[in-house]
Amino acid sequence: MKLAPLSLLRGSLGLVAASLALLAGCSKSNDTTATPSADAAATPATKTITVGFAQTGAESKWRVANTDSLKSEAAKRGITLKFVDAQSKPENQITAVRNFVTQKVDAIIIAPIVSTGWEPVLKEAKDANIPVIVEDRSIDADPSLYKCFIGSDFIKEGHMVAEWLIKATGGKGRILELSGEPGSAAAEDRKRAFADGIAGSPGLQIIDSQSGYFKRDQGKQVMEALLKKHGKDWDILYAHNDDMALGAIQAIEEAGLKPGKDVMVVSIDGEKEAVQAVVDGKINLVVECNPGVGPVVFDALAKILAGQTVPAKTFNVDHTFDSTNAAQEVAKRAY
Ligand code: GYE
Repeated sequence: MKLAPLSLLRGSLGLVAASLALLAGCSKSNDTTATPSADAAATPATKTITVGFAQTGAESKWRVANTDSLKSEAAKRGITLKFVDAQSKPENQITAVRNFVTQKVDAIIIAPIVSTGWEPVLKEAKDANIPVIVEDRSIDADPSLYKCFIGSDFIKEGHMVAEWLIKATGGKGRILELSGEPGSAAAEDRKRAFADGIAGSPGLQIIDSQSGYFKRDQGKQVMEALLKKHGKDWDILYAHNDDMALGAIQAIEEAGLKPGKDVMVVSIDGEKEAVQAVVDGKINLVVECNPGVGPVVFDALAKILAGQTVPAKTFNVDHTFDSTNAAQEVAKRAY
């Protein structure tokens, strides 16, 4: 087995790793040194924790920042992270998790592409005593099958966009919606909560809704099609993420309209480029969704591996960026 000095393992996870190593008697891998010497017992050797991370893909800058956050946090703590990019294919992601179970990793982190279809593989992980943390997007599965969810509250985000829009427009406008990955909690919740949020303002109407799969190029293409279909007969674009909004802005400009002025653009995430577009007056509102959850995820994992309980759900506190604060905020954006 690999031995990592305790100093490499930060905080409580270091202790957890140490105690796991002691509990496991260092016997899990091809280790042949079964009896620790007196010295080794005084300064306990640690087992390197191996965690499988099944990521959705690399569809957006948000996603790349999320991957970086988890990878760098694992590295800081001396944790071996087995990373799988599922390339936006739910079946790849299930296979990745199943393989992590077969490989007997110490824990599994999933950023689910879609919210359904998880129960069988989660049962396999549970039967193998491998704790699972769901980050980023929530799932529809029996909560006893995984330890916790960590991420943003997409329902709140949808409501924040709606509330801001009602104030900014006086409750009037024809809305085009660019939605995210169908079947993902991020897209479904943002759609539902936004519709719910504007329901009391009959002057605000969603006149069309199409998926751009959270991708910039598809955001542009779908916007081109929407512009062909609706011409100038619309007022507001609601994009479920910044990448699609940034792609759509290009299409809007190419069609001879000024985004942010002739039509409003509102979106979610908080990429630096999108917040800069708010400063430039091309996007009117960005609701933040924080991808940097690596430290929170690995803190939770340390507790779980130490046998402690963690909250079933931990949500980020997210902010809004509009013309009132974007200029001060843009330099602080991490991605
Ligand atoms: O908004 C988008 C990404 O699930 C919150 O997925 C995440 C979303 C995020 O591709 O940019």
